[in-house]
Amino acid sequence: MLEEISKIKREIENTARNISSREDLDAFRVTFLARKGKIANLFARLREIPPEQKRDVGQQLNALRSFAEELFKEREKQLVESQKRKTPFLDYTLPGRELPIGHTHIVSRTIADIQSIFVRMGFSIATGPELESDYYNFETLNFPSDHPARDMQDTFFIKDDVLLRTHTSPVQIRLMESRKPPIRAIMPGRCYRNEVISARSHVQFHQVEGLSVDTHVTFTDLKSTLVAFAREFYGKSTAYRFRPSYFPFTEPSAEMDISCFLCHGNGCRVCKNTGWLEILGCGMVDPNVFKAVGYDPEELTGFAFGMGIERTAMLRHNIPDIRLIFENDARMLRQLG
Ligand code: 2NM
Repeated sequence: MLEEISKIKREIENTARNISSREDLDAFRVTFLARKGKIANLFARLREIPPEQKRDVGQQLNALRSFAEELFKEREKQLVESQKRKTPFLDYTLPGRELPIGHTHIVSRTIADIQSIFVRMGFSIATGPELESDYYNFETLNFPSDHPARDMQDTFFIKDDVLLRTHTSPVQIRLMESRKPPIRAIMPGRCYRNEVISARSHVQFHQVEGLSVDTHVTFTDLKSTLVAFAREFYGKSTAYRFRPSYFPFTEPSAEMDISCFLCHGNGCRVCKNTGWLEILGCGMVDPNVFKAVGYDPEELTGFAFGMGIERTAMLRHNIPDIRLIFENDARMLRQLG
């Protein structure tokens, strides 16, 4: 009987070692621990044992049963643990992982911000071709025939009378040719100039130009419209000034400055210690431009303005080099998108 007990003990050890599934564990229980299992059988045979040995054999049988029960519990625990590791814990209530989505380019965003302000003031949006003729890009805009901008050096010519527009003003000409006043519209778009590429200038850039034409448009209308824009775009407390300037297509012409929003007029690197930032050019539409599109300059007046988008974005976001805007480094797009 004692021999039998140690034989079953070894069997228990071996069987337990090979348990690798629920089925194995169950088989182990049925073989050894169940009501008709091997250990129960041994207990049943206790009756045959002579009374003087019963105590000793009984103790050994109890120890065997505890041994099997302990092993069963231990293997069961290990099995549960390893199954946990195989099935990753999933919390279905967690919010989904954010997918990387595209960004609006800083040029597009700046244009959109400017547009939204003018649209709220009643301006519509017009666009036109980037390939233009000398007539629409220069002639109708009162550029004299010897103006330096007309030179091959400054403008990209595709062929004889096809050039890349140097400003979006030709869109205004096309609009005036095709519509009767009153006109209130802005023209966003890409322009090209044959410049040496540097931190401040590039061969491609964007403009938003604007035009308002009616029978009694005044310089005061120009000022109030542009001041309203600047306060909305750059902040309510923005101070401003208009300086006299010159453009072929406007008379009188002016440039608009705002108080430097970086140093609040105290002087810094960006405003070159002047306390002022130039943000746009503007003026009253020259009578010669009206004549070129068939409008009567005795009957109509208008104001026009234009601003560079890259310059605006560089000021607003403290971008030190215009080339950063066109390189499309993903880090730049993420930061400013
Ligand atoms: C500027 C500044 C001042 C302008 C004028 C015209 C037109 F077609 F009406 F004559 N278009 N754009 C204009 C006026 C543009 O950009 C700095």
